[in-house]
Amino acid sequence: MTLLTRIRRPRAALLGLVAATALVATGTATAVPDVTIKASTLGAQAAQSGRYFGAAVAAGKLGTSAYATILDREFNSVTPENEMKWDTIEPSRGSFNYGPADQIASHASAHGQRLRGHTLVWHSQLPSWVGSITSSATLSSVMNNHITQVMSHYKGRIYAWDVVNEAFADGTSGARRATVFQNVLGNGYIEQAFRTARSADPAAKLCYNDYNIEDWSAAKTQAVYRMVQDFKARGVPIDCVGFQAHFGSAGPPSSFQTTLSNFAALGVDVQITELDIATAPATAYANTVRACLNVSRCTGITVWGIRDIDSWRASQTPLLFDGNGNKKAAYNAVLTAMGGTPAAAVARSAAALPGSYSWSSSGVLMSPKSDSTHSIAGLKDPSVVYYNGKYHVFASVASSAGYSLVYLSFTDWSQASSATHYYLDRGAIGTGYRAAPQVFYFAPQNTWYLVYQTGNASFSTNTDISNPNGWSAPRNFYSAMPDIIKQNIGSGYWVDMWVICDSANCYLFSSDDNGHLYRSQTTLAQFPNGFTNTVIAAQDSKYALFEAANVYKVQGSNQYLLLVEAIGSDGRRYFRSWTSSSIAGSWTQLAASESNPFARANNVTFPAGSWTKDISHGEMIRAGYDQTLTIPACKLQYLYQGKDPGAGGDYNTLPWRLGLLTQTNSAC
Ligand code: G2I
Repeated sequence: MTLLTRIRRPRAALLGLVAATALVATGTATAVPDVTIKASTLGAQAAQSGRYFGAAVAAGKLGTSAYATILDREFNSVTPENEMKWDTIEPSRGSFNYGPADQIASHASAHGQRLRGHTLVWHSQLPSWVGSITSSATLSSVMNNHITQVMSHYKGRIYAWDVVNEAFADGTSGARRATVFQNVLGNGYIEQAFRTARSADPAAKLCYNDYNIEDWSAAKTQAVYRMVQDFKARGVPIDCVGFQAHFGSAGPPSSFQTTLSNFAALGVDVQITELDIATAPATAYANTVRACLNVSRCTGITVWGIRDIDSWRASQTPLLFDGNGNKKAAYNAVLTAMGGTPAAAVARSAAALPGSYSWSSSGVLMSPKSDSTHSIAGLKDPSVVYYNGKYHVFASVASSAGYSLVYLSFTDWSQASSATHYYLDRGAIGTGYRAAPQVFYFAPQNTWYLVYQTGNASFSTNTDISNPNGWSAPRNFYSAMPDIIKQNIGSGYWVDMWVICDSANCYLFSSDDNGHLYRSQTTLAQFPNGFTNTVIAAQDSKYALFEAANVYKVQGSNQYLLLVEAIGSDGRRYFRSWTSSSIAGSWTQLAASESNPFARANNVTFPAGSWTKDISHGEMIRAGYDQTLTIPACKLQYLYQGKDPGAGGDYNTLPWRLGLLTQTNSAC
C-alpha cells in the first residue's frame, strides 16, 4: 500500500521510547460515572434524546431581531406558519409563489434548523379557484400537481411534510370532514395524496396532521387511528402522525401518552406539531412534553409561535415567551422536563470554564476485535456522538497492513467492550488508507458526515448513522494539498481533518505533524464544497503543536475551545488547550503547558489502574451531534486513546485502546 508512507509512523525511535516489554492488559472495563448532559436551550436539550424542538415561524418576522434571536437560540426545527399553504403558494392555477416560504427555508438552512412542511392538502386557506372545482378529474390533477410541484421545489430540504391536514370532522361522528376534496374526490383522496407525495420526495417523512385527536377515547382520534391502521395494512405510504395539541388551560387529556404510543405501535412516528396551551400553565406544558419523551417514536415537538404576541390566539398568552421575548414559567418547566437546565446556571459555569483541569480515567473501555480479514493491533482516534439513545463510535484500526475504519454503538459505557465492531472497508468506503474519523450530523442537509484522512481530506455521507453499510464512497474536500501546507509540512504528514460550522460558515482544520494547524473555510450553504483560502490557524514547535486538533463550541457561551495533541518532554502524548470567541479568531492559551495541561498523565487519576501514560487522539463527548460540535460547559468527558506504557516498536502496531476521562474539577 503506497499510501502507507504518508501515515504517521516511526516516532517511537525518534522519541527514544522504551522498547516493548510484554504486553500487559492492565485495564479492564469499569463503570464510568454516568454524566447526563444538561443543555440550556430547548433544541439542544431535545437533541440529547435525538428529538427536535421547533417553532412555527412567520417569514415577515425574521427581520425582527428579538424574534430571530430567540428562534435561532432555542429552536432546531421550523414550520412555516402560513407560507406553504395553498393560498400563498399557488394562488392561481399553475402559478407558484415560493418567495415567503423560501425565506424561511433559507433561514432554517443557514441556522442548522430542520424544516417541517405545512401543509399540502387542507380545506382552509385554500384559494377559491380550488374550492370551486366540481370535476373530479380536474381536482385530482390539480391536487397531484400541487403536491408534486411544491414537494419537488423543496426536495431534500424538508424533513417531514404535513401531506393532509384536518381531514376529519369534529364531534362524535368519526366522519370525514366535508371538504371540496372529500366531496369531489371521495374517500380515496387522502391515499392518493400520500402516494403522490411519496413519488415526489421519497426521502421526506409523510405525515397526517390534525387537532382534537389527543384524547384516545375521542371518536375523531379513533377514526384517524383506523385510517392509519388501514394505510399501514395496505402499504399506503405514511410515516408519521402530527398531533396539533392546541390545548385549553387544563393541558393535554390524561390519555395523551396512550394515544401517542398506540399510534406509534402502528409503525409510524408521532410528533407534537402545533403546541400551545391557553395561559401556558407550567404543569400543563411539562405534562405534554413528558408524554412525548415517554414514547420513543415521538420524534419532536413544535410550538405554534415564539412569543405570545406571535400566536394566532395571542389574547390567551399560550406560548413559552412573553411579548417582550422573556422566558415564561412554562419555558423553564419544558426545559426541565426534558432534563435541561436554565441558561443562567450554564452561563455562569461557562464563564468559569476553568484554567486548569483534573480528570478521572476509566480503565480500557474498548479494545480491537480482529476478525478473519482484519488483524488489528490498535484501536485509535475515536469520534463519538450520542444520538437516539446510543453512543456511536467511529475509530481507526491500525495494523502492520495499514489503517482503516471501524464503527460500534452501545447504550452506555459499561456496554462498550461487548459492542460489535463493523469494519467500514466492507462498504463503499472501501479498503486502503482511511484514518482519524470525525462524525457529525450536518443539519442543513439532514445527513451524517464522516470526515477522515486518506492522504487527502475525505468524507462519506449516510442518512442513517446506525447503518455501517450506508456510507458513501470517499470524496475529497480538496483537489490537491493546498499550497500553504506543501510549503510548511516539511517531513511531516497531513493528518487529522476536522470540520466545525457556525451559523454562516464551515471550517476544515488539519495538522502537519510539523507544528502547524491549518484552517480552510467555506459557507454553510456550499459545504462540503468550496474549501479554499487555507491559512495557518496556529503554530508552535513541532512537538508542542503536533496533531489531533479538536475545535468545539462551548454551550451557553460565545467561546470556542481548541485542543491540540502535543508530545511531552517524557515522550508521552498530552493535550494543550486554547479558547477563542470565533472559530477563525486568534487563540488564547487556557491550560496549555506540561505542568498545567488540558489532559496529561499528571492531571489524571486512574482508579481502575494506570493503564496508560499517553493521553492521545480523541474527542470530547458533545452536548449535541450536529455540525456546531457543541460541548457542555460542565463535567467534561473526553474519549481518548492510551496504551500500555511498556509497549514499543513500529508505530502502526502499537496496542492503542480507548478510555474515557471525566472531569473532576467541574464547578457545576
Ligand atoms: O388555526 C391554528 C392552526 C390550526 N392547524 C393548522 C394551522 O395551519 C393553523 O395555523 C393558523 C395560523 O397560525 C394563522 O396565522 O392558521 C390560520 C388560518 O387558518 C392563520 O391565520 C391566518 C389568518 O386567518 C389570515 O387572515 C392571515 O392573513 O393568518 C394569516 C397571516 O397572518
